[in-house]
Amino acid sequence: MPRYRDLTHTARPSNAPRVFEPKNPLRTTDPAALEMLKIAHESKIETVFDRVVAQQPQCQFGYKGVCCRICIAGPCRVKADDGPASKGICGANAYTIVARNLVRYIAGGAASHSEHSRHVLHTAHAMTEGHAPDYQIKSPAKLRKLAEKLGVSTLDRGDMEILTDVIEIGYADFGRYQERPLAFLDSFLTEGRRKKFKHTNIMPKAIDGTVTELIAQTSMGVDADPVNIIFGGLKASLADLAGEYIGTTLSDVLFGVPEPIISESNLGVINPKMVNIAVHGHNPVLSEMVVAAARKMTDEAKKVGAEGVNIVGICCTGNELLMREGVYLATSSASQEMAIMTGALDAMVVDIQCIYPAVQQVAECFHTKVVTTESIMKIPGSQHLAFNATTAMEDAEKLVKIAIEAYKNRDPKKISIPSERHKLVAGFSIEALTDIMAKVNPERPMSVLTDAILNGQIKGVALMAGCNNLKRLQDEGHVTVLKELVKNDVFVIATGCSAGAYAKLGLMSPLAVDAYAGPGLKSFLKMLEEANPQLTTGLPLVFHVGACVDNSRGMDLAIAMANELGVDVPRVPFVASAPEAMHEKAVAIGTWCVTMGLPTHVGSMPPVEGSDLIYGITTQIAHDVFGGNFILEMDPVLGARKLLDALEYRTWKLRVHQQAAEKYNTPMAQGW
Ligand code: NFS
Ligand code: SF4
Repeated sequence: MPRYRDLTHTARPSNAPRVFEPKNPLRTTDPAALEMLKIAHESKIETVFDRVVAQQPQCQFGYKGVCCRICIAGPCRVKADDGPASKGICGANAYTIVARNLVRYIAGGAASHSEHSRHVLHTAHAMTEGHAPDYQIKSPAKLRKLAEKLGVSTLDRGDMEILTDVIEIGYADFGRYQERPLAFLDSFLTEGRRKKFKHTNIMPKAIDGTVTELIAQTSMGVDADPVNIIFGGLKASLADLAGEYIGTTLSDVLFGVPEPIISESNLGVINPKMVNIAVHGHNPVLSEMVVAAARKMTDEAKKVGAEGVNIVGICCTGNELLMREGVYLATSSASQEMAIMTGALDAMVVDIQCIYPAVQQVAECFHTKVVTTESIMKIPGSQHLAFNATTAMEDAEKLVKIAIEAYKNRDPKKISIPSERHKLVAGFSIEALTDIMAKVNPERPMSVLTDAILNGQIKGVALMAGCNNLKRLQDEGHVTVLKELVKNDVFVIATGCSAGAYAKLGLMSPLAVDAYAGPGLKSFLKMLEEANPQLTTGLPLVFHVGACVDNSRGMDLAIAMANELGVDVPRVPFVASAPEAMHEKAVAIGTWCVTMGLPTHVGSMPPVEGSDLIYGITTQIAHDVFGGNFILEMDPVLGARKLLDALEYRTWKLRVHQQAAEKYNTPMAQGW
């Protein structure tokens, strides 16, 4: 059986169009967004959907990755196959230019994720020092578990004392200069991955240093060796994973470990009778406080004639709040402007990342106040209110007041809220999932999942992640891949705007199980439900594990499965998919998925086609070295098919080796 059932062996994508109907501005499958788009067109409000069309056709040098702008002798483009025009002015080849451009995305992604987790770390630090009185340790259990993994003593020590040591290690992980592996990363890797990263020399020692080194490595006249550059990128992707891991674990410590929770999603959650505040961005440090403030300020909202304050989430800050607080998720990345166009959004409070600067322009057509809160994130025309951990609640109250004031200026004629909203069940931390499975097998909860795979009830696990990319219709990729996978009995977890798509469209509900799950997946979920009568709701078709930083939870699950099966991650029937990847962060995540050993589907072509070597490394050679590889496929049905083949192959091999080990009564072979 081939590596995965790709009979062409080229690892090239199908002929599916790279940009679906480039002249069509109706680029979404979300009914609420479509409804808002009509209003946008009637009122001549420009949106991202118009701008995508305006950008077509996009520059093919950039698309293929062969445009270099790293020094100002450039821009240089690779214009020919040979001769002087086949290189940049300095003589950089296509493979060097493509590799440099690609890994700089990873550096950007790692910098972004770690900026987020650094903020969480600072907040925790301020709290232990007594300077952030509004925060607390919500999950001492998670703290202790984390501390033990990091080798911090917990015996006879108070939570604050333990947290102080954990923070110390977190800070060291950002800035370490000694030759020691990144502690947070090292603490949860499998032995196999640890060895692999040591042998390939990509185990990072610090987050900041790794990102800086990669920028230096790829600056003009430094590294020209494409393979060495890619390895620098892989190292930075592991630094990214570490940053995510710090972000997720410390957010759980401060704000609680998510547990199954019922909520609703899509623009219909905006309530015409209430003061509506959208929290948009990524960081729970701010938004958690806004939620707490809003809950206290009902009376003030009533004074201006509203029934109360309604917080709704957008993008990953929305996911964080949905997971822990059950806050409604209004919408996801590509439809963020639409929330303002309902005319009933009084304020949009933003922190960092994935916030279109365009929200300000749309807000100017309405009464909505856009408020930025971070020193590194301002938008011309928007109000800025510096959010500070020391004065968190006070700042959050000020933000809510801004919305209450803005409510007075609402124009009833401009209000048009789509009725679209769907019930959902979210909140599946790995702890919550483990608890659910422990009801079936208390000694070895993870075996419930791995046994179901080995006995063929389900096909494996898929992590759905990533953004919206309007080269195709919004959410079409997420939905199509999901439907294909669940129909074929794959257990699916989701994060970020992929989870957002499912939430908005009613696919994250128990009702969707009957409609879309294959018989095996259906029986698996029913079995879990029957063992868990304490759950007040059925289990959903797809399990929301959180924001994009919480892709680290996905990796946690893959590692737990590897440990249960007694193999390394590349042997586990576990795949990842980002059908609509857009952000640098998505490139970083995809890269560590591959490095950790997962077949990883991406449905929007990254700029790698300008070099066959780089294309081959990412889609094939990576598999030989790390056990994971990119599957670049723009047709979502085919993308899902390729993932299913990868799962099938892994399960088949696993069974063969397990049976052989049982037959001959030996430990399982490790060298396949
Ligand atoms: Ni992830 Fe989340 Fe969404 Fe993409 Fe942006 S919000 S961090 S990057 S667009 S999934
Ligand atoms: Fe051109 Fe080389 Fe400068 Fe890039 S680094 S812009 S290829 S001269």
